[in-house]
Parts: sequence; C-alpha cells; structure tokens
Amino acid sequence: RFSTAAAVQELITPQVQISYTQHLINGKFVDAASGKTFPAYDPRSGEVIAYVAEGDAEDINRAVSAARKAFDEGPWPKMTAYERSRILLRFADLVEKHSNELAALETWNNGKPFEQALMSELPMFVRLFHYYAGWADKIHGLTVPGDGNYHIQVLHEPIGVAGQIIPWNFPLLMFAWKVGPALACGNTIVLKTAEQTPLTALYVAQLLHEAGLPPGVLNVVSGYGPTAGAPLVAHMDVDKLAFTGSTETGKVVLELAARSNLKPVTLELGGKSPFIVFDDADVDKAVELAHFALFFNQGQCCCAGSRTFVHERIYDEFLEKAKARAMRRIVGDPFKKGVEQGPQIDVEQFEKVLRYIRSGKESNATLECGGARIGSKGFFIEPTVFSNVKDDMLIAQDEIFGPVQSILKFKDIDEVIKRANETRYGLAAGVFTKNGDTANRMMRALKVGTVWINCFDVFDAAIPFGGYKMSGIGREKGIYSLNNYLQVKAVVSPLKNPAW
Ligand code: TXE
Repeated sequence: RFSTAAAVQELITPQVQISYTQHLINGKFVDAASGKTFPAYDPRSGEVIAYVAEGDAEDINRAVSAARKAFDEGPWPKMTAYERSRILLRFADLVEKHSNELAALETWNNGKPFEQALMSELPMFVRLFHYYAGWADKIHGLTVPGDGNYHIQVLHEPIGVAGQIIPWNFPLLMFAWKVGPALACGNTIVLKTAEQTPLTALYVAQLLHEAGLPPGVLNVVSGYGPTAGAPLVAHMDVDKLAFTGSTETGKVVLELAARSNLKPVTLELGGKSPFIVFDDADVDKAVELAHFALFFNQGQCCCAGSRTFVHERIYDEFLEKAKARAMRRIVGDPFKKGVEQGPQIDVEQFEKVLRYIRSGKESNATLECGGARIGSKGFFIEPTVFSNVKDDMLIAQDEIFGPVQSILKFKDIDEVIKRANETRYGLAAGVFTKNGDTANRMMRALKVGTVWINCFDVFDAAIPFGGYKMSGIGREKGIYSLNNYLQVKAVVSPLKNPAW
C-alpha cells in the first residue's frame, strides 16, 4: 500500500469549501443556543480554518427533543424497512459522488494523507452504509418453543434515541460505524463529534437529508466533551449511548450513564496491541506489515500494533530493516502525492507523543531513529523507533497514539503469549508466521477482540470490532452492532385463549 519511492511532491489541490458549521437539529442548521463558536484547525499549520457552533446542555436538550419526537411520532421507525434501506443506499451513493470534497475536508481538518482518506476511509464509509442498508429489511425476531400451550414471539424493536460520541482519528469512519447500524434498526440519533474534527460529519449529515432522511432522525451537535458530551451521556431521555475514545473518558461515560437512567453503553476504547513476529517469518514482509500496523494514520489508531515483539533469532535483522523503513517514511503535507504521514491532530496530542518519546529515552530504551518534531510549524513528528524496550517501560504500557514504534525481543511462544496478554488493554493483535500450528495457538491464546494473522487493519463492514478488558464493552460493525441498537421483547399468548 505504501510506496517507498521518493514522493512526487505534487500538490493535490482540494476543491472544497467549508459550508456547514452550525449544529444540525431537526433537519435544520442552527446556531448554538448560547451563540458561542469554537475554532477548528488545520493541523499542518495550527491555523484556524472555521468557527463552529459550540454546543452545551441546551443544544443537547434541543437535539434530544427533536430525536425523541422523530422516534415517537415521526415517520422513521414506522416507515417500511425497505424505505429506510433505500434512503441509506441513496445516501451511500451521494457520499461516493462527493468523495473528493469529503476526503479533502477530512485531510484539511485532520491532517491524514488525502490519498488515504480518498482511497481507504471514503470507500469503507460507503461500503458500511451499503452493508447496513442491506440489514434494514432483514432484522426480524424469533418464535421459540415453550413449556405448555403458548405461542411465544420474540420481537426485535429499535431501542429509541441513541446518543453517540465519536473521536477525531477517523471522523468519517466513526460516523459510519455508529450511525449506520443505529439507522438501519430504526432508531433516531444525537451525535456529538470530536471538538478537533467537527466538519465532515456535518457535511455527510446534510447529504443524508438530501437522500430523504426525515428531520430529527439524525441530529449533530459540535462541541467539547465535558460541556456537550457529558450532558448527552447524562440525558434522561437518551435510551442508549455509544462512545469511542480514551479509556479514561470511557469510565466517566459509563459512570454518568449509570447515574442517570442506566442507559446501556457500548465503549470502544484504547489499546496497546502486540504485533508478534516469529522466526519463520519473511523478515522483509514482516517489517513492512509491522511498520504499517504502527505508523498508519500517524499512529493514531486505537488498534495500532504498538508493541512489536520480534523473535530473538531474527531480531537484529528485523531491527535494522525496521529502522531503515521508518527513515524512508515520507512525512509532509498530506495534500502532496506520495506522502505517507501528515501531522498529528493537535497540539495536545503532539505534546503527549513527544512526552512519551522523552520517557522512552529516560527509561533507557534505545532510540534508533526519529524522536523529534519536524519543522517549526504544525504538528509533524519524525517516524520514531525504539529498540531494547522492556515490558515495564511506560512506552510499552501506555497508548502513545503517535508514530513511535517500540520493538521488544522474545525467545519462545509461551513467553510471548504471556507478555502479549500482560496489559490492561485487549483490542487487537497481529501475528506473523508461516507455521499453522503457531497461528492456531496464538489466535486462541490472545485475549483480544481481533487477531490479524499475516495481515493487519483489515476492516470489512461485516467483521465485528471491539475490545477485551479495558479496551471496551461490546462490538461494532457486522451483525453484532445491530444488537446494540435493538430492544428484545418477548410476547406470550395462550394458543387457545379462554377469553376468545
Ligand atoms: O480522548 P477523549 P482525547 C485515546 C488516545 C488519545 C487519548 C486522548 O490515546 O491520545 O485517548 O484523546 C468526548 N463526557 N484515544 O482527549 O477525551 C470528546 O469530546 C462525554 C483513543 O481526544 O476520550 C470526544 O468527542 N464525552 C480513541 C471523545 O469523547 C466526552 C480515539 C473522545 O475524547 C467527555 C481517540 C466527557 N466527560 C483517542 N470528555 C480510540 N479508541 O480510537 C471527552 N469527551
């Protein structure tokens, strides 16, 4: 996927304007109740590119009222499932048509390479809506046998108003993972975007209305976590909450939801995923995949392969090649062709990553390459590789969320299973081996939600995604996400009713 050839530094000129900066409530773009706005930035320079409506509890109240009305009275849950499916399909087609503008806006506000946004994130978005449009008219209940002469039906009903909070690392994809299944099941939504990346969600939400979504079914509120996110989580009229973000905030969300109306919560949180290379591996291929597993999206992936375990027999060769690969990584303006890595999202994340690099050096890991910022403008960081990393170092335990690869040495399979599982997280793992027995053993032993064997970051719409342990609760995508947005109702009636 990544070219190692020298970048053709030709600018891909984005043709995009920022047209939508207000909240989208009840089908209309509106200012914040307070009239306040907050800045959205270009991470290449740190310059402001737009001022966006800043939501607070009052905006959340308005959005929840609209979603409640659309659920209780509106056409959406009562429409035929086929009609809902048609709207989702039309929407997916509209997004496909607007892919260039959307990818440009995503890059402008997030900093990810334009080519990756266009060729990876946008097609996955479209595919996800096609997938869930396909589910809309295939959600049905069961009949079950009981003891005695009863007719027992199990109905699957939409859960109601879903509150959804998304992060900034994949603004469009996170929108799709949350909104796709919730709409397919007939729910209404209030979505709170990340404060760093409010723009593309507003753009696609507008397209969804163009595709025929009735007003009030999807409401989008921009704003900060404590002032706009927390009121959504705590709202008594929200029936379900889905959150993606840090483990720390996930705990706050779960507690707030419990203290309000005990709404069910799904959480997709942080990770410290192992990428394990056995000694039978083709080293060049393993290096390339391990590099991709960590550095993709500027290292800002919840499932990043951030602990690269390498068998001692190939460790030296792997290390030398991994270092060379990182030094060849093309970092630059994400709108330029061939660029593999853009800036980190914002100054907080940029400083967090640099702090972890300092911590790695202080704990005597060996800095093989990188370790510093690039230039003096924007949030660019050199692709960084540490070797001699030990399990108890902070860089091997915490989620860095940046372009920092930590390489650890192991001797045998029992040892690496134990060490790979010795983390509070359990989101994903990569295993690289030619040996089927090794692969089989690893896939069963790893306590994680996804195991990629001889591949990484494969995100089909139908594959469930989520974490063990402190990486989260529940699964998204695939059939599993439907359950998050459905209530189960048992209906029991006598086969021969004495009242009739
Ligand atoms: O996360 P937060 P941040 C990890 C990653 C990163 C760290 C911090 O390690 O460095 O988290 O990032 C909203 N009530 N991940 O600060 O705070 C917030 O507005 C309700 C991993 O950005 O979790 C945003 O919309 N909502 C992750 C969302 O939560 C609140 C992706 C995420 O923000 C809130 C992003 C509150 N009290 C970061 N406080 C992944 N799993 O992929 C904040 N928010």
